Amino acid sequence: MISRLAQGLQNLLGKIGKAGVVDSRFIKESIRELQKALISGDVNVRLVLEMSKKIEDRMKRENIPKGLTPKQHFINVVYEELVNLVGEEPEVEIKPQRILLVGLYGHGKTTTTAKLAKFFSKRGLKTAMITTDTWRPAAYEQLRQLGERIGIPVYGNPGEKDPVRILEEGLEKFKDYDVIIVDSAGRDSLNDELIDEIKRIKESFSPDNIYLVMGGDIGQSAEKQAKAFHEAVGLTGIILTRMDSSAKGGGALAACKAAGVPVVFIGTGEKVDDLEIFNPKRFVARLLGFPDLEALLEKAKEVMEEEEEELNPEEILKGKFTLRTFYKQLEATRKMGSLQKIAEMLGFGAKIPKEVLEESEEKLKVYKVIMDSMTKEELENPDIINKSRIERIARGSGRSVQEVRELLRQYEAAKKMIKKMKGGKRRIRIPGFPGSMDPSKIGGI
Ligand SMILES: Nc1nc2c(ncn2[C@@H]2O[C@H](COP(=O)(O)OP(=O)(O)OP(=O)(O)O)[C@@H](O)[C@H]2O)c(=O)[nH]1
Ligand SMILES: [Mg+2]
Repeated sequence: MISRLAQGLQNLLGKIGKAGVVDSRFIKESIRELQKALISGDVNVRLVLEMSKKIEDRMKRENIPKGLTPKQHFINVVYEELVNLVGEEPEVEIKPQRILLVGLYGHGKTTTTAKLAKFFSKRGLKTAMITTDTWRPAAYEQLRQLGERIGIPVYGNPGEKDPVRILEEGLEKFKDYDVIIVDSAGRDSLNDELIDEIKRIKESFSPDNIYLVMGGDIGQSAEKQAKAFHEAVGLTGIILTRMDSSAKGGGALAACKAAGVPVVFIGTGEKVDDLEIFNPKRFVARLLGFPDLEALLEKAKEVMEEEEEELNPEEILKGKFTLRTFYKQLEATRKMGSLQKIAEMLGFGAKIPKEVLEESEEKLKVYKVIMDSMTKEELENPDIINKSRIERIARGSGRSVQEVRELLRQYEAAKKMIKKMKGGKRRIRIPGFPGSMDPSKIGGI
């Protein structure tokens, strides 16, 4: 299932990818589209407007970082502001601790108690669960069954009406445990009775963490609920459940961020393993449809930075264009080829047929072998390579005379082009090596 928010964001990415130029009009249009997508994901309008303004300001104010094209820069800014909108990376300590889960009816407290217990137990901590829910008749039975399934002990006392009594009995039983998680009772709304009950449990339990469990499907109302709970009982974090089945998860995350309480975990399904530490970057990358967008953007930047160092046309123009320089250029070209692949993975960018790219790589390998059989003098001054030298190089490298000639022809062609160049151009086109095209001119990212 793909949410409207995800769909909207992915359409937008596609459009940026295909855009001719990234000018202020295009940025404005894109931001409007971004706003529509976010509002469809139930992100609060105020937050949407704030974020839009930030993007617009940054696009005006910031220079394009070295190594990024204007499009990549724009995508990067949108990506970073989306990450900012949904929250910050939480701190989850894997150490002995007491955790109290609170929340309204049916938001996933009991399920999450078992998920969390499994989470800590898997990480080597001796974990136990206590249910203080005296409201729902089947509450104990539900947690007991979950505990049995994952092999983690549960304490409850269906005959006892006082949650604090149950808690104390449980704490006595689990004295030598590292992590104790308490599943508390819910209510329809945060009324005085619930606040009072949580406060009493809190006093007796002294939890290190109090997490509010909320369904992501409540979208932007999460802000109000989080604030109310936080004011009443002091939260250390939020666990958003049903992030798998809700189209409003993005809105709920933004709402929690606005409420100033960090989202620590997200529930992504009904099974006990469906829990993960909330990672805003990963969340946004998934929304955008590229689970490792961050890595891709980094790679694009790296490749272009390296290439810029090696392929600085001014340097090439100033210095002598030798076979060595030529080879470096080819190598950079090959890296551009991998950049093309990245562009394709992102769903846009000119499509260079795979065969052509592979052929370029193949040729590069052959050229390398041939060059390894040349003398230092020949590499620095290819003009001295005559017929008998060609034959010697071919023999030494185990390649054919034709291949050696082809390398020299390619080199000559490139050299001529270099001579013609007036400088100022960023990239050099090498005949037969399509990857050497300037990506900003062929609709790359
Ligand atoms: N899809 C999905 N369903 C979930 C998730 N977490 C919980 N649920 C489901 O939500 C329903 C309610 O979960 P419970 O854990 O019983 O909720 P609760 O807060 O303990 O409810 P009360 O004890 O009545 O207050 C169950 O059907 C769960 O399977 C989740 O992350 N994803
Ligand atoms: Mg429950």
